[in-house]
Amino acid sequence: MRQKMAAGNWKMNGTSASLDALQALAKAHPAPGCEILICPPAPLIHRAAQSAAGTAITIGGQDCHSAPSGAHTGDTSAEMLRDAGARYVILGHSERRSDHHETSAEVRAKARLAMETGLATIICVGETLTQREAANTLDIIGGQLSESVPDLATGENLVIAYEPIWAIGTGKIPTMAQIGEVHDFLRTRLEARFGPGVGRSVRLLYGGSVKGNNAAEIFAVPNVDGALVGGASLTAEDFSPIITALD
Ligand code: G2H
Repeated sequence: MRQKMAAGNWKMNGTSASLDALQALAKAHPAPGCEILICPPAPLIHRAAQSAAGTAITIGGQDCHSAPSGAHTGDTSAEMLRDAGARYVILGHSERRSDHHETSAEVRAKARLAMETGLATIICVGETLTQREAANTLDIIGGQLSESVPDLATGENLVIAYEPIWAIGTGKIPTMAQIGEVHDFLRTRLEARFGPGVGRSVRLLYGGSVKGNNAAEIFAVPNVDGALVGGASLTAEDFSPIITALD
């Protein structure tokens, strides 16, 4: 039985005052029926982890480098994330793939080191609108999945987030049939590569304009084990109904 997950990706939003939202969330969900993960910007991770200690909330990072340390100005290592109190790291988000030209090979290298460092990874895949309209969605997703996920993946250290790029921050979401098709495809591919044990234990999140008013419908789709939420994870008021929809 896979544990459901509500993951909040704060992206480049928030200051120390935003930790109030984390406290409010912890208070509203002392014993949630799902795992709650918050991924704040790197400078907030340590304080967020301190603030979340003793609550049901886990803290994660939004990216890490593929090298363990060295001359990489502005970057954050997997070990630094762990040391700061993170237990997860999001990798290969489409905003990293586009803004920083990250390839799937780089995502795989980052994921391998993150896993070896003891972080669980949320690896993101997703198609553009042009790719969907050209009926290339499954080819794109299949390629990203096989190239981005390292061989040492397990049900404990790997979560996949399907985030159609055209649905991110736009308020548009795919049909439930489209979400179901991609999630079934991801499950089949994971089972084929890692065997049924690992393949069935990896959690599959949907991401892209998830809100309190569409979460329950999305979570009812088979093989959807939760959500990776951006805008609606920034306040307890917006994120709380999404967590409740997973209870
Ligand atoms: C997709 C998602 C979070 P939003 O990027 O990863 O963002 O919910 O704002 O569409």
